[in-house]
Amino acid sequence: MTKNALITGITGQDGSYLAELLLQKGYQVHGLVRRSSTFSTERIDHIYQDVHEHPKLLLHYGDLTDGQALSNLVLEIEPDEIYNLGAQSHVRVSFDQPIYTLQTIGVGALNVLEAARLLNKKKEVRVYQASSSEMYGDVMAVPQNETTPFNPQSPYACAKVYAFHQTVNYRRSYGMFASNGILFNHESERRGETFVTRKITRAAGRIKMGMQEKLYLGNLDAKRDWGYAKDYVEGMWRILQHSAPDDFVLATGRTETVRDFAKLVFQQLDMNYEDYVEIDPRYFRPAEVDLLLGDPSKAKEKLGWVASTNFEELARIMTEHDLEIAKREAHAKRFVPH
Ligand code: NAP
Ligand code: G4F
Repeated sequence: MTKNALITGITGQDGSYLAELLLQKGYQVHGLVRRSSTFSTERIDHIYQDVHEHPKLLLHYGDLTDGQALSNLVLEIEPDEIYNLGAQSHVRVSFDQPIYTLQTIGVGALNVLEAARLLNKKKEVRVYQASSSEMYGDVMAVPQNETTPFNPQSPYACAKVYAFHQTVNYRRSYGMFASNGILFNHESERRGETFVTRKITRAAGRIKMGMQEKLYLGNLDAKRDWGYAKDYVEGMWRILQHSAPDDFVLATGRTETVRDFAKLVFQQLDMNYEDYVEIDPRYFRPAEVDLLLGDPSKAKEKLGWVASTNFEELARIMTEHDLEIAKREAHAKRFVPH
């Protein structure tokens, strides 16, 4: 039997990798896409299929804040699995847009759970909620696992804590298969360019090609547990294939500073980061999460999941990819007629 999945946030980093994975596994994949005046489907253009040719990937306009339309869609397509990845996902931006962040993350998750509850009366649907290590905030223990209390430090993290608890609440109250993946930072060559790792690899490539002089960053001492997004979408899928709904930490079990990442990326391009990186306080946050370090042993034991790409490999993949982009940009620039 072909399985049917709905992905919110399919145009994002994780959504695009998850769509690829589910298509490889033979799923019929549905994706929720926000309408905008320009296309937002760059990350999934390579897997897009014409609607007239019985595609395995179908896109639907919708927004997580529009609960009515979301319920209509879920009742129409009757997914076996829903992956709720949609969010205003930038922590710094959440301080500027706290209410919108709560609407997309908190109300958005509730809208997904309500839609699933309606469908669940007819057939079982499994729900994955994209929870975050940001919820640990000013951490109460090192490393953090599924029993570590949350202590959020941003509007983003507060909204994610709300969504986490609603997911558990729907599991307990209605017996639904609703699970949280508490994912530590995961990056890739598809990472949004304002997140720190991609900001660094994009800038280093451009600096190497003589197209940029400086890179302005905020707090270089923050420590994160960084993995590769492709590994993490496999973990999301495993969470929904487990015999029972539950909550799982996905992490590498290793933490490094932003400075370490910058140092490594510039080194890989035979440069010294200290010659190019400058601090701009505009990138500091009203409250910072100083240290995240995950303990993924439950996921290893119960799901057989491990993060297979290490910090050095991740930096290499992103650096090489972004150097190629910079080379193309430099080449294109040379031929611009004046
Ligand atoms: P991302 O690249 O920023 O993608 C976010 C996705 O959400 C995009 O497809 C975006 O659509 C969509 N979206 C935003 N607002 C929406 C709305 N109101 N209605 C419907 N869709 C909306 O994020 P990501 O890195 O892939 O992360 C995926 C999820 O995991 C997010 O919930 C994030 O908070 C969470 N998470 C991420 C990490 C990480 O390290 N990457 C770690 C833990 C948890 P547009 O393309 O139109 O903007
Ligand atoms: O790359 P970041 O913006 O990611 P952050 O805040 O850790 O959040 C990401 O991971 C979370 C999981 O823990 C997700 F839930 C969330 O959706 C998102 O994907 O910042 C990482 C660190 C921070 O400590 C920040 O202060 O890098 C520091 N930083 C230093 N300079 C910077 C910069 N961050 C950004 N974005 N830009 C800078 O110039």
